[in-house]
Amino acid sequence: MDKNSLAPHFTTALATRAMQVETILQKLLDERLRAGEIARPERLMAAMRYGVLNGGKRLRPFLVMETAALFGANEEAALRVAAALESIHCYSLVHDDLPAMDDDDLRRGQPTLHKAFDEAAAILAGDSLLTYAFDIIASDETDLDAATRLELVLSLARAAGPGGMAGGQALDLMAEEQNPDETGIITLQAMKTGALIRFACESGAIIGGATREERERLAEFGSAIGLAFQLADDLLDVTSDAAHLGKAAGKDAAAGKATLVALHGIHWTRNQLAGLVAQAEELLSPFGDKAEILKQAAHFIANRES
Ligand code: GRG
Repeated sequence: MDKNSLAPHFTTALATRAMQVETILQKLLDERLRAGEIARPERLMAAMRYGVLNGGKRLRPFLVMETAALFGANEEAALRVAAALESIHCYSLVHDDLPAMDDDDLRRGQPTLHKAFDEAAAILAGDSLLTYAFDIIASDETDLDAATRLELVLSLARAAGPGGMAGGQALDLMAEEQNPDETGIITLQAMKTGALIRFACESGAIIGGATREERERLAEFGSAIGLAFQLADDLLDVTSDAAHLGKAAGKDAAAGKATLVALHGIHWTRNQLAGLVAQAEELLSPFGDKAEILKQAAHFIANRES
């Protein structure tokens, strides 16, 4: 499958899911108080909306929705889990852009949150987006039984926390001095970027009441496309520019950062990406035609241009 042959169907499906998730995120980020809350400060809510409702690809929500659809799961519930995950993803971008981390001025083609507001607002909006994600899943408005909601909360906490994304970010910050070897880079990337993508795919199985084997298979699918996602990101950093990316390019090389692209070169990376897509497709084979859109997602991730 070349990337142009998949474009129309996949792009439409991604845009449809993005609209669904944006509608629910808008609703969740209104100023209406929920039970137990005292007040929702207007400026904090505006900063949260700025960090979330700003045109991301919504790839992780898409993966939650489409893996849940494999099992004919409750779509409204899947949408709320998808919104929670996107909320965590957006918090990670807001904090990653801060001067103490990557110090970026541009995100999704617009000034980063700390530039548009200020650093304190960016820290608090990130904190609130992270916390709110667990509120969304745990709430009984998410129409799943309590044990399923608890399982989602736990899996998401593990994916986003010290043994997942936040831990990966910590390793990444140390990487400039410590120059990790190949295994170190793979571990770092599986944590920093892979863990949320793996959760996106596994959560669909949890929501849909899949068997243990199906759940493990989808989690593995998530790991394969998560690694592909990061490889494509590293590749874009050396082959693209800020106008295409909506964020700064060439930063990894300028920082002398250890990536698999820096270690093995562009040709090797493209071969790896093809191998990961094949592995992802193989993992989906028991789901037959129902998984076609997820196969297209794997191709999209490996070949993306932004
Ligand atoms: C601050 C705890 C903490 C974690 C930050 C995810 C992350 C960890 C940092 C982001 C740095 C970065 C650019 C990583 C490369 C992969 C990545 C997550 C890219 C952005 O994700 P996309 O392409 O973005 O899905 P959109 O804007 O489409 O949502």
